[in-house]
Amino acid sequence: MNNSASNFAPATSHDGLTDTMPDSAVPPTHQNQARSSALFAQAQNIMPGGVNSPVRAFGAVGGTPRFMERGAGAYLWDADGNKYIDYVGSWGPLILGHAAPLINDAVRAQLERGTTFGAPTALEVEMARVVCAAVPSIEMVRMVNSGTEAVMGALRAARGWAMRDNSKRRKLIKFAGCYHGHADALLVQAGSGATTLGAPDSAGVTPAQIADTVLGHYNDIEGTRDLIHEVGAELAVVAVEPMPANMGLVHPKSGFLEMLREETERVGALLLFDEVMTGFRVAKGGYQSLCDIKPDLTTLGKIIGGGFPVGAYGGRRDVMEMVSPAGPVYQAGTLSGNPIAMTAGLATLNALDDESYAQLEKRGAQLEVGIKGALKQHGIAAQLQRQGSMWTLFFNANPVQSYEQAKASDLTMYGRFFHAMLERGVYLPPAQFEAAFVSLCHGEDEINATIEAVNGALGVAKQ
Ligand code: KE4
Repeated sequence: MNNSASNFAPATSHDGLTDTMPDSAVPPTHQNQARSSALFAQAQNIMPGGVNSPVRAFGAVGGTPRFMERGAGAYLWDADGNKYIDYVGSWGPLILGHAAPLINDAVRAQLERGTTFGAPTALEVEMARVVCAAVPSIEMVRMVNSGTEAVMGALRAARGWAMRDNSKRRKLIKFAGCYHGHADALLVQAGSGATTLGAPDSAGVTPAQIADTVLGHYNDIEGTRDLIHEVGAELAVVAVEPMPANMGLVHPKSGFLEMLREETERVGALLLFDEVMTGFRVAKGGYQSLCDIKPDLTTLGKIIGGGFPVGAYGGRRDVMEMVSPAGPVYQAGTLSGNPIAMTAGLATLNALDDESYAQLEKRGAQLEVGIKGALKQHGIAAQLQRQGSMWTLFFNANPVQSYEQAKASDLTMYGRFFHAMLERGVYLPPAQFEAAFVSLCHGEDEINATIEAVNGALGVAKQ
């Protein structure tokens, strides 16, 4: 398939909104935020923090969150008509860009056949087949409606399996700075918004709910080896983002993931790769296909829903057969595997081939070279850490290999850079502890325009 940006960038003629806002009418300024400000004031009265997910509130970077009204290809338009090159991509799902015609056309057709039946459908079987074919460690898979639900289900399945013959084997090891959604047991030194808000542990989570959660330190090879053996026979599962992106993007040190695999096997515990963000993003087989490590369980989300609510967990057959109604681990969901999310997800996954990932790598590399050139020109010591189309720019003089090092980055400078880019028409993640995403709609023009904006923004950020 020819994955040129034009293949996925929607024609601006059919999305309806264009009639009222042709590109030529979009004002060039990006400082006008009157309507976003009015909406935010209204929202804050009736929605906690004025948003439906904390990181969107610009808490980490200050200022008024832009209320978005339209997306098309690599672009977003806000309520004041400002146009942005978008690198949030709804936090990962939109690998084909906004309003991708092939997704919209497939969903439109499905809408005519019905949105949800609360009964099994062939679409779910096809999604399971595609996921199992793409991710060899997944022998069976269960669809749910968010990444959080996927991790909840995977954790319960893991404990159900581990405790089947030893009720003491119930401990979970997670790593500080890794985010696995907002389930109680996982909100311990979580990353992403939890870190951004400076509240790694959440109010409302009782000590009992995290009593079996043990905290490790990502990339601490010997310390983690010791921890796994310390917990030993009580350890049910180690959960990890194989390449964390919720403390910003951090690469695993050589040997870290291999140690997790070896030591969990040695003590009889399971290894869960949380690939909600990296699944189908960094490769069709996820990060596990790049590092060639086979976890026992994997969680997925985002891309497999093509922009609709989705999550999935899967892995070893003997573990997944613990899940109801096949086994005693209960988990359910009204809209799990619904035809709309399955249709959008399948349209997305079927469009992703080797050429797609080659293009994402090419564009990501172009962006990396351009940003590093701009940093050099400005004499700014910062780290651009990237994997394919996922990247984070840390304002940190040293490579970031741990949560502690990520937190030592210059967050104030990131905030200045973020706003300077926003004013230049580029929408980055409004927090240092996140990853940015390139889509298949980010072409030569978008990358070059971004690098130009970076040159201007760094001049502002370093003051
Ligand atoms: P959701 O419940 O938000 O669909 O997925 C939770 C989740 C689980 N695991 C990983 C590795 C994740 O990155 C996420 C969610 N990612 C965040 C972005 N850092 C979602 C954005 C948000 O919270 O608004």
